[in-house]
Formats: sequence, structure tokens, C-alpha cells
Amino acid sequence: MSRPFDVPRITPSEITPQNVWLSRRSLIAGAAALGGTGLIGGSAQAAQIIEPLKASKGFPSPSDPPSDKKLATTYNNFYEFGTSKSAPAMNAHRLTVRPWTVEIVGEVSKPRTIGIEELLAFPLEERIYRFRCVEAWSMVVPWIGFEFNKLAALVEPTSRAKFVRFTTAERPSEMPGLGSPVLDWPYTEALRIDEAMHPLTLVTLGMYGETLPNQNGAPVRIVVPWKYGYKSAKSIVKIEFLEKQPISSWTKAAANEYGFYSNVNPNVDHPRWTQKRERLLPALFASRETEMFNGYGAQVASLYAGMDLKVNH
Ligand SMILES: Nc1nc2c(c(=O)[nH]1)N[C@H]1C(S)=C(S)[C@@H](COP(=O)(O)O)O[C@H]1N2
Ligand SMILES: [Mo]
Repeated sequence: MSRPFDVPRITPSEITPQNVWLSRRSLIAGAAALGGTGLIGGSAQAAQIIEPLKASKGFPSPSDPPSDKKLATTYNNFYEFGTSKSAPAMNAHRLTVRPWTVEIVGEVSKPRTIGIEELLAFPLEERIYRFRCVEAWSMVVPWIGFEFNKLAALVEPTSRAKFVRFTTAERPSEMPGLGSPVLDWPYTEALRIDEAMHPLTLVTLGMYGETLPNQNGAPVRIVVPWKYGYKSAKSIVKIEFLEKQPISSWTKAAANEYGFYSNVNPNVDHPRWTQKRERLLPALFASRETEMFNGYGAQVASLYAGMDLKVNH
């Protein structure tokens, strides 16, 4: 379905007040930060300290405290590095994250290739978001990044741009999981343009006060907190503005299990399990009730007015 190209607005009370801006940001290189990265097996490219300019006061804060950093950096889905939860933390140190560029093309007036240093130079904010995987586990993560709509403004999407596709790096020599045909590589995911432009959609460069560990999608990923985790593509090398709705990797793998929208919706069961509840890690049992839109309904429900979210799952 096509919608007008518009940037959803947040209400004035949701806008971060000036006084929560912090005074400085520092990037402390390499080895000094090695101790706190949560990486298993070490890494040549350790996470660096990254101080957001701005705290996330204006966004709905989860009632639960942030999940343990060790958990968030060792219990991962990043199939390019293996399909077990522990494989990404063990294997992702192989990913070379510098130099890194992201190609931004398609229905834009000013296509360009942007380097990682330029992305890190955007005013960065910390956003504590709920994050829920389609597998019925969830975490609360302090991400660091900036709104995708600010990146889009650089390239000036045309009126024909209706969708945005994100493509992950495909590096057989660094990603042992690419040898398995579990997905049609490279990993791609896509959003409708108004979803991408929503202020909650974050170009993410860090977490827990540091640059992203490789297993969490270094050096740049997207985070879309009201959708199942797989919509949040990692280690992005290409962003395309498209006129037609593309078919993303998970939909291609199993369309009945992974629809295009993938909004967190407790009323639509996954064919193999219920989505009514979730396991807020490290809980062992799915005792927490899953909220519609992962708790972000007040912010995003209007994007789907008139749509049947059981059909468009
Ligand atoms: N390129 C790529 N991106 C990906 C995935 C993946 O396998 N490959 N897994 C997705 C899934 S299923 C989830 S739940 C989240 C996990 O993010 P996290 O490891 O930072 O929690 O990444 C998403 N992005
Ligand atoms: Mo997931």
C-alpha cells in the first residue's frame, strides 16, 4: 500500500529538552577500551567509548532496567556468524569494520557514499529501547545513534521513494555463516518509508556507552523498536530508497512466518509458537505479556491506521 511521503511528528512533550544535552563526546581509540567490550575471544577492533551528546529523556522509557551488557553482547542473532546465540560473539571479531562506507542510492536526488567517520559525527543520542526478537525473548538496550530521518535528509528522497531497503555486508572470508544457505545472502530488510522516517527509527552506532561490538552489528545498524528484531539489519553497507516493496531475506525464507511488517503483535502467533508472552532475558520462562507494537503504540499506531495487522503481519 502506498502512503504519502511524510515524516511523522512527535508531540512537543516528547521532544528532548535542551538541558539534557551533554557537553562533549569522546572517542577513545582502541586498546584502552578493550577491557569493557564484552567480546569473547578478543578483537583487533575493540569497542571504543562513545559519549552521546544527548540523553533520551523524551522517549518512552521502558519500566524495566537495561539488560545486562554481557547478555546483550553474547546472546545474539547474526546468522552471518553462525546460527547459535553464542556464535556471533565468538566469530564476529573477524569482521573488519574499518574502513567502512554505506552507499545510499535509489529514489534520491543526492545519492552518495558516506563513511563511518561521518556517521559518527552526527549528534548522537542514547535511546533506551525495548527490543523483542520474534523468538519470544526480549531485552532492554541502551543504544546510541541518531534518527534515520536525519540521514535521509542528506540524500533528499524523491516523491517516488516509498520503501527503504537495508543490506548487510557479505564477506565470505570474514563471515563463516555465509557458507550455510539458511538465508539468501546478503541479508536484506526493508521498511515502508514512513516507518523508516519515524523518530523512533535509529541509525545505531553504539550501545552501553561504546561503539557497537561486532556481534551487535558494527559499525552501523538500524534499530526499529516496535518491530521484531530481524527488521533491525546489522553491519549495513547499502541503503536504497525504492518505489516498490522489496522482498526481504526472512520473508523470502518463509513468508508465512515472517511478513513484511513484522510489527510486534501479541495477537498474531508465529506458526510455531505464541507471541502473547515473552522471556525478558535472563528470565527462563516467558512470563511477561507482550505489548502491541512492543509498547510503542502511542508513537507508531497511527502509521497503520486502517490496516489489518493480522493480514499485514
Ligand atoms: N545481518 C543480520 N542482521 C540481523 C540478523 C542477522 O542474522 N543478520 N538477525 C536479526 C535478529 S533475528 C535479531 S533478534 C537482531 C538481534 O540483535 P542483537 O544481537 O543486537 O540483539 O538482529 C537482527 N539483525
Ligand atoms: Mo530475532
